[in-house]
Amino acid sequence: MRYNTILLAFLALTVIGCKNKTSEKEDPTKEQKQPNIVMIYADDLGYGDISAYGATTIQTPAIDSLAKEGIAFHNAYATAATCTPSRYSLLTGMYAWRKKGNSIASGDQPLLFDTSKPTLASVLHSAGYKTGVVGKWHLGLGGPEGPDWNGDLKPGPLEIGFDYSFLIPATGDRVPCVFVENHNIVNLDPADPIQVNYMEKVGNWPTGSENSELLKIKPSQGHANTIVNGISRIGFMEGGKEALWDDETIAQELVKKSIGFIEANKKEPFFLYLSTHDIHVPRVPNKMFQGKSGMGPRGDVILQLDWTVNQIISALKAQQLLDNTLIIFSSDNGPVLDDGYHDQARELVGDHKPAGNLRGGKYSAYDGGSKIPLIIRWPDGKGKGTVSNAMVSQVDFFKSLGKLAGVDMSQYNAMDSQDQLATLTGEDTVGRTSLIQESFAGPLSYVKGHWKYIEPLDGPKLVPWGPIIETGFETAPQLYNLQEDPGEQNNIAQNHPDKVEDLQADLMEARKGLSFTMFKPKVE
Ligand code: NG6
Ligand code: CA
Repeated sequence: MRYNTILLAFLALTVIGCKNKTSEKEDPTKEQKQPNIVMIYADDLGYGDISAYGATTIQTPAIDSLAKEGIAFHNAYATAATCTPSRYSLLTGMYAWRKKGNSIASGDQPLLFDTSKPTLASVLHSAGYKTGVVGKWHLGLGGPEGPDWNGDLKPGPLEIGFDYSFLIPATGDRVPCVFVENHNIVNLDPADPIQVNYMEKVGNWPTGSENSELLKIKPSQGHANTIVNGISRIGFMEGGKEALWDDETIAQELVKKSIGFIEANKKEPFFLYLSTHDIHVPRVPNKMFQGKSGMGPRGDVILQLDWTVNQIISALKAQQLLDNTLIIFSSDNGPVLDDGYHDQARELVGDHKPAGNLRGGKYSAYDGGSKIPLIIRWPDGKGKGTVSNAMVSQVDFFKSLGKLAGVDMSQYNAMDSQDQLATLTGEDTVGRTSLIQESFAGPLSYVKGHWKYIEPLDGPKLVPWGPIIETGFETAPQLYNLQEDPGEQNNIAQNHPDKVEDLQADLMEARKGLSFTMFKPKVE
C-alpha cells in the first residue's frame, strides 16, 4: 500500500515534470539563457556606404535602426581587404594568411577548412545552437578533387559545424550560377548535368568574349566567360538550366531561406550567418529598387541590402524573438566602384564617399580596404544608440561569441582570436591593442594603438586589374598616425624610426613560424 502511494506520487511528479518541460519548450517567448545570434554579413560594403556612418546621398533606415538600438563601432576591421580571407578568419578565429592558398578563392576551390578543426559554427553547435548559413560562401566546397557539382557537395559547411546551408557557392560573378542547399544543387535535373571549368571553355553556351551582343551588362575587366542571364561571369559552365538562379531575386531568395531557418529553429537558440550577395558585382537590383537610389545599380543594391535587414528584423519581431536575439551587421571588406562590370558605379557616385574619410578601398592595404561598419544590437538594449571607438577585429567573434554562448573557450587555440565580449557589449571602450590587416596580394599592415605600419613592397600603386584603387604598396616603410591622420595622407616613417622598428618587430613576431612566404617584403 505504502509502496503504491509512493509509486503514484512519483508518477504524478514525473508527468507534471514532463508537462512543464514541454510547455517550457513550446513557449518561444520564454527567456533563453543563450541569445540567438543573427549575423548579417554584407559584401563589399564600405565604411561610408550607409547613412548610420555618415552617408547623406543614400538612406539606409533599417541598418540605421540597428545603430539607434545598438552600438555602432567606428574602429572595427575585417581581417582582410577581400572576401575569402575575411570570412575564413571570421569562422576560424585565425588570420587567413597563416595558411597557404587563402586568397580570393576560385569558384571550383576545394573546401578551405580543415574539418577536424573548430569553427564558430561548430563551437556554437556544441553549445546547443542550431546553426545555419545562408548566402555567399566563397570558401570552397568538396575534397581535394574539388566540388562534385552533380553529386554530393561535401565536405562543406555541414562538415564544419553548420546544421543547414543554402549557398551561393562562390560569388555572384563566378559560375556555377546555382544555389546549393545542404549537399546538393537546388533544382538540378539529373538529365541535364552541370559542367564547370575554370581553365577552359566547356560546352556550347555563349561567352562574353565571343557573344558580346547577348550581354545586358558589359564587363569592364575579366568576367568574359559563360553568359548566364545576359551577364558574363568568371569561369565556364554548361548544363543545369533548371537550377540557374535569377539575379533579380537573389536577395528575396536569401531572405526567404533565412526566415525559414529562423522559424524552424525558434524554439532553440540559433545562429544564422546571413551572408548577402549585395553589394557585390554583378549588381542586379530587384525591380523594387531599380533606379531608386539615383546612384545607379550600386546605390540600388545598397537599398536592397537595407531591405534585407528590414525583412530579417521584421521576421524576428513577428516571431517574438527580437528580445532574445543578438544582431550583428558588418561587411567583409571595403568598397569598390567598378569591380569588373560597366554598371555606372563610378559615373553616378556623385558626392557619395563609399569609404568615408578613409584612403583606398577593397583590395587595399590602406584602411579603406578592411575598416568596415560594424553594428551590434543587443537584445537587452546594452549600449543603445552609442558609438564605440574601441578597436575591434572580426577575428575575435570566434572567442567572444563562443563565450557568450557559454562555451569554455580556453580549450581552443585559435591564437589570433581574443575574447573581446566586453568590447562588443560596449563595456570595454579600448578593445584590442593591435591588429593585422591583409591586402589583396598578401602584404600586411599592422595597427597598434593609433599607429599604423604598412610593410614595404615593390608592387603596383593601383590594383592591377582595373578598379581605380590605391593598393597602398610603397617600396619604403609607411607609418601613419591614425588619430591625427585617419586618411593616411602623411607618411611619417622617417620622423619616427623607433616606432617603425617597434611595429616591424611585432609583425615579424606575429609571422614567426610560417613555413612559406606569400611575398617578399622589402625590408630596408
Ligand atoms: C576579382 C574580380 C572581382 C571580384 C573579386 C572577388 C575580376 C577582374 N575581378 O578577381 O570582380 O569577383 O575577385 O571579390 O575578375 S570578393 O569580394 O569576393 O573578394
Ligand atoms: Ca567582398
